[in-house]
Amino acid sequence: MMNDRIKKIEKRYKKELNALLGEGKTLLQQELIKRLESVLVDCLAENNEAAAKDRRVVSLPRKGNLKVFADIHGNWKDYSRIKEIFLGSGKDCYLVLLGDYIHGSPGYQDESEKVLDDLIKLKKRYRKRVIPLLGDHEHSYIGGPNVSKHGVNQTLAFEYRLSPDKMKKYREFFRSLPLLVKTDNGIAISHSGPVRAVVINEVDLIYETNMIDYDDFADIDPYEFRDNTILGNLLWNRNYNQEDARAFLDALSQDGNKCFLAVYGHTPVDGYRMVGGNQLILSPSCFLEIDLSERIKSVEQFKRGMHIKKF
Ligand SMILES: [Mn+2]
Repeated sequence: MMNDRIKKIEKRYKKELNALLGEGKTLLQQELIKRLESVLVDCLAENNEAAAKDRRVVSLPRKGNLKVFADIHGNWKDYSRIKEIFLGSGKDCYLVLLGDYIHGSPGYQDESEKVLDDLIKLKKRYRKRVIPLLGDHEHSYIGGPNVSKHGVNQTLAFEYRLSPDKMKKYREFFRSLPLLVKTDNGIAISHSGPVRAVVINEVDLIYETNMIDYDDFADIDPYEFRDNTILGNLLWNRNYNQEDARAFLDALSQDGNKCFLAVYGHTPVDGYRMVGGNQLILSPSCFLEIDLSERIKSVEQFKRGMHIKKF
């Protein structure tokens, strides 16, 4: 399928070439233009496919074991246990972290730096099997709006304590993080969501998500960002209505591999919350464990103690 981006480039190319050759082109020139155009379109399509594949959307196969943990927010104790659970699991275990590794909350010591330093190492060591997603708190350093909690601008407060070199290292790591995991057995996992029906509006959602750049969202209206962009929806949306959830899952099914349910973090809930049979919100006191070969079509199939475990 030819997408809008390619069409735009093709149009520009035609305009330039026509301007260059002027009126009264010979048949040979017209034929040449046509052939060059088709070569250009093929090259662009190939290049785009290669560039877009798994850039922001990570696919997981229909085998192995998946563990999903919610927001860590600088809690070193939680992080260490997550790591311990992952390292104690088999070699077919995937670890997906739902984003927001930094910026502590009252009730424990904020060790965001320690968490990040270790997570960067863990990701390097287990490149394919450790999948930390981007959260709104990380995005605030690489092009997203600042985040505040308890009356403090946490984006600025954390950066204030760090050396420029450390910040540079963290920004590099944040830029490398994906937005969405799609499992072969039909589960979509993102920091938040769903992407709203009006935002999807017939675009190729997987392709567009793969092409997202994180820069340049800091200066737009934060409400506009949250409500009307794919990235804003995936990082900030807390409106879990059914029409949007269905549109989101349908759009993610268009590669022929059906998506049945969505899993998010971001919103504080008491343990976990199921919404409408197709959405699950996880909080840090629980984690999700799934056999990737299992057929799961509704969040109501998740059983406490077997899929949803106390953490
Ligand atoms: Mn969040």
